[in-house]
Amino acid sequence: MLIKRAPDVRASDITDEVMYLDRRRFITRAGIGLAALGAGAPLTALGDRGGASQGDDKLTPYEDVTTYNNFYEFGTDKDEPAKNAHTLRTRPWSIAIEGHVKKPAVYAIEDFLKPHRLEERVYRMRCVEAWSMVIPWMGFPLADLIKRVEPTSSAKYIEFTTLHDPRQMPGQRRQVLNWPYTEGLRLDEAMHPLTILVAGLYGKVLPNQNGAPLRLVVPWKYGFKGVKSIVKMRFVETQPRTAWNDAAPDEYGFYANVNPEVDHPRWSQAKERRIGEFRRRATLPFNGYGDQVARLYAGMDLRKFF
Ligand SMILES: Nc1nc2c(c(=O)[nH]1)N[C@H]1C(S)=C(S)[C@@H](COP(=O)(O)O)O[C@H]1N2
Ligand SMILES: [Mo]
Repeated sequence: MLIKRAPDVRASDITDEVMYLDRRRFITRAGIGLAALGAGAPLTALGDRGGASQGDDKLTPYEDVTTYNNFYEFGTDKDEPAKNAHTLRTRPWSIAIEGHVKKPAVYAIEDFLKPHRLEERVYRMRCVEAWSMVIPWMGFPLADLIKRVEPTSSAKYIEFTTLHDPRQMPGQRRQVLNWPYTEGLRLDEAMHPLTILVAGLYGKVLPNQNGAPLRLVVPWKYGFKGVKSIVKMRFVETQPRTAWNDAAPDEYGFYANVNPEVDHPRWSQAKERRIGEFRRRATLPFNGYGDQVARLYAGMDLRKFF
């Protein structure tokens, strides 16, 4: 979404441009840190791969992105993950690739990241709770990882699993969700170029509360699809169970596509509050990425498969 230049450049565009250039300088510096984490190539700033702009999207401040979180492993209040996630140890960390792939493996996070180049993607994010943010993620296409591990023809879905360790994740001492947190994507959703694995934001290493050391980001779906602190990706033949669908199947479906026409049983999904703004704005189908992803669901009844 950064930055579609129209002939009539507005003041807010200029402000964005300055932020963009500053950030690019910062990213170049921060790149040293991420390179040390095992991301082989230097960081690149965003091209225009982040999707269509809503016109007045501004980045949500770093402070809000890192203190207003959902990460139930560290508490159910928005401010709790930032306060509590320091107990998570993200090194050493390993990620298992299992199931229907030619190259199953257990990678140390450094080796997992090494072949991939982290690039910045500015995405609108929309929580099922009807708030939204605009976040500059640092990541790489999940498709690149999928090609690397070579799924077989039996692989139809991927199941993602978060770390399960109540000593590091105090929220797991209570049965708030069916731990460990799991999520799933159909393989074509996982292969879509907008779907990324994320290791940083704002040009910095991902803070624990945002899902360090590695999390998923799928910008056309509600935020809960973005499973954090991933330890396992399993390629499976049938639709995997997901933590939120297990917890409340009437409220959270497997697909979780942002859809202003399908209300949550307890509230409307037609509007959203952008964190930092007062006036609520209309929620767009597929969170505004419909021109790129709607074809994945052609012929499906999105009220039934919500
Ligand atoms: N493991 C795990 N992943 C999770 C969650 C969680 O509670 N546990 N919450 C989800 C929800 S509901 C949202 S909206 C996003 C929030 O990501 P953010 O805090 O980086 O904005 O993380 C998702 N991933
Ligand atoms: Mo969410």
